Amino acid sequence: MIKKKGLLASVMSLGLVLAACGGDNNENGNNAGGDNDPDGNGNNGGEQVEAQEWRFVTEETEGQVQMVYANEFADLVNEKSDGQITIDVYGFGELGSEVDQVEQLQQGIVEFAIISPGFTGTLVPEGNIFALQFLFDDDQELNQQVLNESEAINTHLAEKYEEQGIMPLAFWTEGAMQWTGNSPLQTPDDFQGFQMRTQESPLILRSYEAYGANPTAMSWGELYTGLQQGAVEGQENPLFFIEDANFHEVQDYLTISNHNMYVTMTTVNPDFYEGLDEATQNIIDEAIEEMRDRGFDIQQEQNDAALELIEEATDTPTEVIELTEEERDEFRELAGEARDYFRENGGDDAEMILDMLIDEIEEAQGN
Ligand code: 6CS
Repeated sequence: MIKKKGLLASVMSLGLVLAACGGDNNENGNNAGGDNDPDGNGNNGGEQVEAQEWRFVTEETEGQVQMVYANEFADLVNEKSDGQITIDVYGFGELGSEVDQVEQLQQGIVEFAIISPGFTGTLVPEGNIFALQFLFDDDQELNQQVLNESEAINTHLAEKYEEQGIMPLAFWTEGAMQWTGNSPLQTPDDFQGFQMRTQESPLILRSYEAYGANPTAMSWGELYTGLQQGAVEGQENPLFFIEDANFHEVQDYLTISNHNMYVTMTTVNPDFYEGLDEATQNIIDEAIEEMRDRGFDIQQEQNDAALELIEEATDTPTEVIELTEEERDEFRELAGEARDYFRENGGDDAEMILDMLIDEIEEAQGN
């Protein structure tokens, strides 16, 4: 069972409500749950867990990849706990901006959050690694395998997040990113002075500066209007998001650039997680593992469908430009500057993490 909340007036009032409800140590919670899985529903094998109610916030809205993921995760946890644990899933905008949500996770106002590293670049400089364009492969399945298995990411980068009160449980792709613009984006020349919207992380901005653009960080909640009114001229996102957020309606061009992959993280508040008993932690861990393949499928399905939907929207036509390998090479070369900058300025362990990740990607590619 998933409970969904309506728009909350403020996070302050949420804090009060949550204090009244209690967290993992719900005094009114009964311990009656946990049978021996007689119905074979994949619960935690008979271990009893306390009745609990948790909160999970995402950066997207109903039907989009992160929300589908979070709702399925909530269902799995509920099932595995024999109905003892319910998770309230909040969509983007219900609790604040993407950056507010990072703070809510750190403060334990929410137990779980999907956080994209694009919003943590100042907090965790090494997390800027995902801003580096043309670093990963074009094959998203291979990339997901690297994200699942990488020591650079799951051990060394994860440690950096934990130091900041954010425990990553899974890193996953939401698909290859593409550019949209109100003018064609095909060569670095096209980016000269171009007003590009990006997420917050400094290296994302720097990467576009290396192309000659004039980037501005902005919440996606303001992006449709920003593009419509000309405050910004273009943006990057996976196809599913461009289509679902209707950015194509206010953009004349879509460039299939595959210049980067959109990486996000399922995260938990570390104090909350470490305070749980083992049976409850196991439920979370199992649900995270089961969601790895599902997360990949959810994004693939939505991304596969999106281009056709954009092309079908003929009342708001969008010209699609597909970059050739030679054209991509021009950008790839310019992207080297951001990579060098990351090595030197991306935090104490930036160079080590980057070199290890490059090795891991090459190994996965069979090079
Ligand atoms: O562009 C953004 O900021 C948003 N894009 C995606 C794919 N998910 C959420 C994020 O905030």
